[in-house]
Amino acid sequence: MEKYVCIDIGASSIKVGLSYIQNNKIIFEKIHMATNKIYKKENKIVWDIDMLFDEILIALKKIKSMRINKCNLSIDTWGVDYVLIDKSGNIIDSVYSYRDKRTNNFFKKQKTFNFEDVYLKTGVYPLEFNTMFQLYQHKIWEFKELDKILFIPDYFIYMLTGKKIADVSNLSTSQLYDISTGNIREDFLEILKIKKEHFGDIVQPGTKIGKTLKKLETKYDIPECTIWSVASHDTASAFLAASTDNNNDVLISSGTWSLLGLIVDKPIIYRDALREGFTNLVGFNKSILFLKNITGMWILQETERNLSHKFSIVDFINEAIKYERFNYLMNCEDDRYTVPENMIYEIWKYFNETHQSVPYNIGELIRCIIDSLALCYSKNIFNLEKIANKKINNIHIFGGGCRNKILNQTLADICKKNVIAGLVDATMIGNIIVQMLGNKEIDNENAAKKIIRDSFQFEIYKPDNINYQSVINKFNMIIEMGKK
Ligand code: LRH
Repeated sequence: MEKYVCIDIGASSIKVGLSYIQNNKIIFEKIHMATNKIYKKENKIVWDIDMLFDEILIALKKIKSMRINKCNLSIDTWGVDYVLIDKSGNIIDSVYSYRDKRTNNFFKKQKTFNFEDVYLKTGVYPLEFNTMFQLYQHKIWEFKELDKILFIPDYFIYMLTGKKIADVSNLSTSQLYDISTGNIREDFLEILKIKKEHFGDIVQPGTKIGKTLKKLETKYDIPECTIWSVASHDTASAFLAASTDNNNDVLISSGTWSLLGLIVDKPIIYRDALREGFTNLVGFNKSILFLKNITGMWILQETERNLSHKFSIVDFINEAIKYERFNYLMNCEDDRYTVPENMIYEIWKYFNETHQSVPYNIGELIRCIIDSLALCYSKNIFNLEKIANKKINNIHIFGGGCRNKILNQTLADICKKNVIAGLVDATMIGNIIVQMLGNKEIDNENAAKKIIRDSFQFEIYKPDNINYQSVINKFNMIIEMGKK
């Protein structure tokens, strides 16, 4: 029986899962977990890339100790960030996090790139922290010893196999990739004074990359792994694992970020989509993910951190449920919540500035965050229907945030649509599915969706009969007030 290992690294955790198919079902267990976090180094916000690779080795050792000598393996992470290496594979500078301040107000700071122009040339929404803008602020042209710019999962694949690749799903988050032509834009490379060869060989998800280096196998006593490229941008993996094959269902990958959108055949590129913050990214099998990045569980995670982790998300929800809905509303998409010194103070400041009474106690605060997130999703679903010219059927929520029962119910009630929640580990399942498709253990995407539906449990939240238009109006008014 073939074993599949997926390594999913997010902004707050590293998770390793082991999987196989038995009686037409996916059997999946998590075998290793560790914490990931950004940290400050000489005023830069960076990732501890060596610690992450050590955790990968620890997990592989565990697998070997389970008497698994051979397995398939792949890695996915968040998008946009990168590692700079020289010809010998040494890292030549800090691995910055997209949360580093160097790209804040990027379009105000420089005149080389024009916001609308880069969007129209790529189809990708110009988030300030997209790779191209990070590379510009990094003054990439000054690194004479630069050999390759590898996206984070591709760096780990390089460490394991010695092969330098660029998975297309992650590359599409870079802003250098033109979604309409499927090429890296030469004009942007010229501005950065780098060449196409500075990236790895572009590969499609589902490509066999090679075997783990023998020297690693012996030094660390790890299994012989066949490494696959998957949709290594975590969002692309998660979207692939969504249990629906109805293209009129909206998908929400709910983690630190909430990625809300649809799978479409062709990119949707026009100014209305740009104004509403929608992007086009590459998914599995050249599909297009038409979606928007929304600040998601990050607000709750930071609130938890500010309270020194004395409360878990479950405690938060138990507190919030005691309070009435929609008393306190805020714009979760306000830039102030991207990297605040202290999330709770920032929220209180927002309420003061928008002349509203302040949610002081924990229950009120959490109720406020959850209600505001639900309203924010619903506003974006409404915009999505207009922009993509589709009537949305159901809402599918997956990823860690899908456990938030009051968020799911509130969303169903506001949108008057069924919310189907499940697959906490959607990203890992998406990672595994692509390995299985590549390995021909699953025939095609439809068969993959069926096996996902048969293997995991989903909960359906049905909408109530109350009309929330006045709440929606109040929310829209508060958003306008926050802009002033
Ligand atoms: C979500 C995500 C998102 C990117 C962000 C940096 O984890 O990959 O799609 O924009 O991280």
